[in-house]
Amino acid sequence: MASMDYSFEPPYSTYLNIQGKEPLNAEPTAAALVEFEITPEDLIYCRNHGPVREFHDNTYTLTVKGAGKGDINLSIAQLKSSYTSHQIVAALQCAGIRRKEMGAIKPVHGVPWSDGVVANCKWKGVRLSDLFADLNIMAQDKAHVCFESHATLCQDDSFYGASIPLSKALFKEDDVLLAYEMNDEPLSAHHGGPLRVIVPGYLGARWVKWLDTIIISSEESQNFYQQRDYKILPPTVEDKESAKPLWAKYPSMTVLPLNSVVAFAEFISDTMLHVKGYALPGPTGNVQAVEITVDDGTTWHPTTLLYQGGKWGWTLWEVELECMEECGKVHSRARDTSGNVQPKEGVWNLRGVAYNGWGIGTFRR
Ligand SMILES: Nc1nc2c(c(=O)[nH]1)N[C@H]1C(S)=C(S)[C@@H](COP(=O)(O)O)O[C@H]1N2
Ligand SMILES: [Mo]
Repeated sequence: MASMDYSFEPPYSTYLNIQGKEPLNAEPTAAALVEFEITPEDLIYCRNHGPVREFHDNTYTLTVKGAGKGDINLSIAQLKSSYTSHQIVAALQCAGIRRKEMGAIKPVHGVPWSDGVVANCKWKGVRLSDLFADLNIMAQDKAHVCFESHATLCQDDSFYGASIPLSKALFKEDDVLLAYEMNDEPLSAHHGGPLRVIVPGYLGARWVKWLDTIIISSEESQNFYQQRDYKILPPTVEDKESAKPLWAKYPSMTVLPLNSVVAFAEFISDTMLHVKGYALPGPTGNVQAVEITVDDGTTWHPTTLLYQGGKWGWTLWEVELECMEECGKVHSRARDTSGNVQPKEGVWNLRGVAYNGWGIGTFRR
């Protein structure tokens, strides 16, 4: 791998807890996150596999390959002027969200993320389906769309890459965007400016930052991060050696599961406990209800949903509950619009991804 230079990185938010500096991996606390419906820039986690770099819109080019017309080069200005812009709210989350909790069951490989690697933001850009319609790309042509960023180097491969099914990209209602704005501001360098992919419902690893190449392809991206990472291996695979021959046999991750997290639980009077958290949509619909229990699941109490960010956004919830205990544990579980319920336990896997056991918080007088 080519050497990586971190000396050009822009300064990062001091509100984040640093997991590592080179590359920059940092997350806020869930308690800070749930104070805002739309996550402010300073509280957005940073997940990198290489250096963060600043680019300028006016020198940046997106190249589309495999559309049957040779390489198509588009400037950011051309993208903006040729296609209608769309703004959506969508929760960006890392597949390793709550990895620390999974790691407590049995050791896992990866950054020991807590519950701060999620950001509910407004994303504005052009629909990939509009660009593809213009280029006459049809679902039957090829099966995958690969996204690549050659603009910066990374740890495990010569560039960062990912792919999604072409059908997902072509389905207008799935809102796959090429975004150049976040929260009504130009997309910052830390979060992939000038251009990144937004894939609502999918793990963050597919939301390629500093996007410079799109390839319509008959096969999935062969990049390390698509093929030998971000996969749910069976629980019997306990170390890197036994994982090696198996990576190719398991599917790349796409959607993340229904989830909920207790951000804090604190007494607001002698008898009243205030509990607040967030919940995240799963593949079968957005969150319809969140319940909590302080007796390990014997009795469940409804919570009030304070906010929901449309089809792809997170849900904020809270409840005030009469509680006489000195101290204890509070769990949360979400239910989606199809009636599916967040499970009590998450299934352990070597990479510690997609953990969604009941949310957990502790309280003490
Ligand atoms: N080019 C590039 N894109 C990337 C990554 C990266 O390291 N390089 N990390 C991915 C992962 S694993 C996640 S979770 C999100 C994190 O986005 P954020 O740093 O804006 O929070 O970006 C994704 N896109
Ligand atoms: Mo991630």
